[in-house]
Amino acid sequence: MQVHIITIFPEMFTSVLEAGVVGRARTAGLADIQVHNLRDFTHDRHKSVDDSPYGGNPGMVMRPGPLFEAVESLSLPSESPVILLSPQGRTFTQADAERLATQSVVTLLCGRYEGVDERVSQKLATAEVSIGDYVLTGGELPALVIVDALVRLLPGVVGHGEEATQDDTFTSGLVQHPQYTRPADFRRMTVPEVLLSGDHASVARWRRHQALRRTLERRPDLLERAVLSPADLEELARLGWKPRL
Ligand code: JA5
Repeated sequence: MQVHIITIFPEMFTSVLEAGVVGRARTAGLADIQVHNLRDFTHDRHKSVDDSPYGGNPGMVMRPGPLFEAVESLSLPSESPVILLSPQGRTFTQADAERLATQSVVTLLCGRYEGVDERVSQKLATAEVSIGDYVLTGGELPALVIVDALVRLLPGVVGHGEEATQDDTFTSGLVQHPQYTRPADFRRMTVPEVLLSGDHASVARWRRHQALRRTLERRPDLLERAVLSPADLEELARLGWKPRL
């Protein structure tokens, strides 16, 4: 998969994209992530990417010209997604990550200043996406979040086959069960007995019970859409959960 990122702060990406799973995916040739400096697509002496808003107001708006020229320079395949990171966008979900991970090329446009000229969202971007309801100074960190969510889904990136990514909270629809490692007794805080038993069926039942309990406690909203077995529903009923239909 190829990912293009268009930004006025290319230096924000360097270290993050070299570290960990994403860094390894890049060196292994599984992800080709290219960061483009928006100022390379300006034509004036000051390399200006912003201007004052029509209609007045303090602050600046990102000019359409450099963004259009930057995207056009990429010669993208037809229908290739061009995503504008913006607080006005739809919230990015795991389902979006799974859909995007099937694309051969994805382009991410990072906004800055008080916003981006509307013609970018109307005619250049194919989607406008936010990562959550908080204010940031630009789209760079959201772009990195999306890259991370995408790259880990690419075949061969996360080890042990599909298992690791199939176990994720938002894939299974439940919050994960608690995890423990050695020592079995750490400062008198002990690991649940069942995990030391070697009884794999009991371990699996315990983990499912914990996942259901924690999801009900922390993210009851997830239960409405989770895939639940009759045994799960029985368990949840015991915990006092009532499905809304
Ligand atoms: C702020 C000028 O996903 C949350 C986001 C916040 C934010 C984004 S995306 N872009 C900008 C921006 O601020 O361009």
